[in-house]
Amino acid sequence: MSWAPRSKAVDRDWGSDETGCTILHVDMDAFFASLEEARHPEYAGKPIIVGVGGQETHGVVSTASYAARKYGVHSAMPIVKARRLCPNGVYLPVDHHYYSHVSRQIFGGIVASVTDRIEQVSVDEAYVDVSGALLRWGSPVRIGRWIRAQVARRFHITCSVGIGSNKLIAKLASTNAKPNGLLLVPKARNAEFIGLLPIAALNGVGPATAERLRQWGIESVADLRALTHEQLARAVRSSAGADWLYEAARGNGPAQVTPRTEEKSVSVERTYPDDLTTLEQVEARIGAQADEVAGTLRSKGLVCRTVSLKLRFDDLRYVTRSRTLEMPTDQASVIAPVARSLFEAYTASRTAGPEEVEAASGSAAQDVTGIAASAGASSVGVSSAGSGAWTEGTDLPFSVRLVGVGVSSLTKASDTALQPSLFDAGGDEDPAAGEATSIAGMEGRSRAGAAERALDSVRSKFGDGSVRLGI
Ligand code: TTP
Ligand code: MG
Repeated sequence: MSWAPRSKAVDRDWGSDETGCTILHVDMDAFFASLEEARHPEYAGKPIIVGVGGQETHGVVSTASYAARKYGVHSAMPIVKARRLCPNGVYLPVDHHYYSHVSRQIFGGIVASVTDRIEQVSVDEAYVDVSGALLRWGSPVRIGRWIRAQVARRFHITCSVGIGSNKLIAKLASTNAKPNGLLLVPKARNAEFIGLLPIAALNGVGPATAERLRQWGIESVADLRALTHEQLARAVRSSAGADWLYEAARGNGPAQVTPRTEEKSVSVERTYPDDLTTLEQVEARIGAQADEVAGTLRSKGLVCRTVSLKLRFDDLRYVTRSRTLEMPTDQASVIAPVARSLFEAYTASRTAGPEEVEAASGSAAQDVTGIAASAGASSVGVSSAGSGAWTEGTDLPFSVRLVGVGVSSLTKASDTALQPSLFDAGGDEDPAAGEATSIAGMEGRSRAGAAERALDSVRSKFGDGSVRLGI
């Protein structure tokens, strides 16, 4: 479920001027739960909770139907807590295969029949640039209505569509139109619309920044406009973050929709003959594999938005964890720390409480990527709170047999706009994500990128094993 706070005040008629509003954000409502309801008519209207990792004690809520949300149940909540809040709910396991199958038909079938300018950002949401389809379809609103009707007719679920002149506005429009709505924000009203939202609605303003801004009396996005660039930089502790926030507060954002490449993911998996039993052993393997993955990305001219980690244990059970980055990358110096923080968060969760390990035989591993709602959120809601609890020389409470580092949500580097964000520029919302991407901000990252490209040329001359990255 979308985490951005919703505001009743903005879910209203903003007028019908569609000029320049060629970006649609299409997002299914309570996707997993809606699909379960669609195939189980006997559950219609009941609170439905779909969860991973065991239904009884160890599970986490993937999503809850809107009927269940009324009880306070939401994504990433332990199932145990959900059961307390909503004892009469229908609790179901995740069926990634089914959800991905429908997702492909929605975005690759219905939406693709309008245009091929589709940037799918997770299993149930995509940005669509309809500028090239207007001659045939007439208007963006008409397209949005048609997509919603088709999804409802063919799959018996609802979706929400936001229409605006850029991706920031389109996404906020769909979020605030939920559930089962369509919201057009005319270009001339961008600033007014976004100004009514609370600051936490802006992607990148997490709890720490929001709290700092609140202390200065800043509650709404409109309040942010009173701050100078310098003050914004102090609030978010980064100049690139301030640039982004300055523009966002005025309703300006990126409008480039980047279709995915054919290639869906790149990953390196290794089974180790001697089980890995210490933190450094696993983290060293993660570093080496991230280096390989990043090298493959660069050689193919691709960048990724999602990093995932797969672990198999000595009892052959496995877990996967993934995280979506704020900004695409092809660098091991970004990928490795994210994968390591996923590992540390998992380790901390195993130490803190009962483990949540998926069934041995399933192939759900591939489907969790791309689900994470935003930077800092793991796809199954494991936070990085435990990061840092594990230090050098630490014996792990389990033995690791296989380590896999993978990346997905791939786009071509050549047509991906590199947009600075608070996380990437060293914001402090998520220590793990910050660590991953804050190599002295933008400048540092480009230096790291140059170093890794230099490695590529050494390797192409002297062989893959000739140099290793010291990350
Ligand atoms: P979302 O689109 O974020 O949520 P949603 O479709 O359930 O609800 P909304 O109406 O607010 O859009 O995520 C899509 C699916 O991804 C969701 O149905 C389940 C999965 N998911 C997780 O597995 N874990 C999570 O923490 C989140 C946020 C989503
Ligand atoms: Mg959704």
